[in-house]
Amino acid sequence: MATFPADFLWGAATAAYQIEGAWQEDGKGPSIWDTFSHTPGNIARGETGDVACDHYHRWTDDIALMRDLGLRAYRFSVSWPRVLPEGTGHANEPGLDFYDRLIDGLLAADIAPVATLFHWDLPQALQDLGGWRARETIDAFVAYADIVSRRLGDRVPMWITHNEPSVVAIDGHVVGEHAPGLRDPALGLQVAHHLLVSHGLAVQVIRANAPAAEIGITINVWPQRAASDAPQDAAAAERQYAADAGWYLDPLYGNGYPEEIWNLYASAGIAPAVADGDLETIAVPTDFLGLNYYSRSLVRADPSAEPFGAVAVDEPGEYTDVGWLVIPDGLYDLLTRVWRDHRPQAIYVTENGAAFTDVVAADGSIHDGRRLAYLREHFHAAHRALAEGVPLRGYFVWSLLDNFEWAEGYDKRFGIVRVDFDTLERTVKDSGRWYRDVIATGEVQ
Ligand code: GCO
Repeated sequence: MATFPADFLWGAATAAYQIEGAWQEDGKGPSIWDTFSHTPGNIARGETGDVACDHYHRWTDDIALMRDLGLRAYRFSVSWPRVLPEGTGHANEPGLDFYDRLIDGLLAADIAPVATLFHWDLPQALQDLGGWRARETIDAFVAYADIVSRRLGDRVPMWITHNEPSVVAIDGHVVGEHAPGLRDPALGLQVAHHLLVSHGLAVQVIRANAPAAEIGITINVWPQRAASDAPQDAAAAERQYAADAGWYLDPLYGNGYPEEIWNLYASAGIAPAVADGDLETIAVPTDFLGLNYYSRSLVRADPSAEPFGAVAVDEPGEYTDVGWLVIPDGLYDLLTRVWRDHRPQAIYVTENGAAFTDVVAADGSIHDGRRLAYLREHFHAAHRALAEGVPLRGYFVWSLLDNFEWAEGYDKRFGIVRVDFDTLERTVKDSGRWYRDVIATGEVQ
């Protein structure tokens, strides 16, 4: 049995585009995800976030659900185009009012609001001006952070600037499977750099508006493990880790971009333009690091694999519905390594969870034993890291609700609460009931 500290921040996470719906209500402008999902061929079955979980209208019920689960914190994201339909300029008051009410409702239910400012839904108006390719988008993000933290900073104790900048950069601008659907490696690296600079500047603005709040950023890390003891495999795994995780964590913690990877990009002519002072800006002190963990890769060396000489190899084991290996040890490895390498003030697991196909029993219940086991094993892995001194302060299950899983649409279900997408009815799954007990007792069997 693992016993967590009494003040451990147990929570659940969502993101605006994945749950809110109401895509053009109360003055909201279109985001790049509205445009992308409305473009045929981009999303499985042509699904969109137009309605999603309809959280925009059902937020009071959803807070009641959270209270029933005993959540201590709720991580949500603010939709930038709801607040600033054109991306810049004057705030759309009804948009801000929505978050205002949500936060008051959470506080009344004794649930700490944890606000993420950018979970991928860039205002389309800014994309039309160049999106994250343009340095002006950095200024727009900082102005947006200022508006939101002025309005909500008195009540939000934890702020996350960006969620998973590498997914924005790579999936959105290199692979093109996410909005805005571009395919250009040099652009991806420039976008990543601009996201990081905008983080550094936004932290300073939020700090000024909400001096008592904790402020951080969320990075997704998919750790790499060498497929054998051979030194070439170890080196390949390290290079891949440096490219995926080090590219973000090293500059955030004051070490600049990893040199070996930078040199590879520079010789390919795709290294980003870095202005004077950018690296100092990115390395602004933060109060915590958010880590999203789902799985890890096994890697072997292959000199013919461009550009890092590393290839992922298949590994036997259990896989989730989105094809990710279930490997709780990877979370332990990640937490201990990040702590050893970077010494963040505090760490939160800001996302962890699993997509599995759910079967609704005749009585309406959902016995999602595999999701429950996934969470249990990952909680144990986190506890081992905690017991070794990693300053892990909280854990946000992804996700509170089944929701719009980006390019996969609604068919991949991550929720501890089921959403029937025909009726929008919510049902707590077995994993949710079990999580309620974990939170109530602080104990994981
Ligand atoms: C992520 C996103 C989530 C995803 C989840 C499952 O951070 O990748 O925050 O929006 O839905 O990770 O893929």
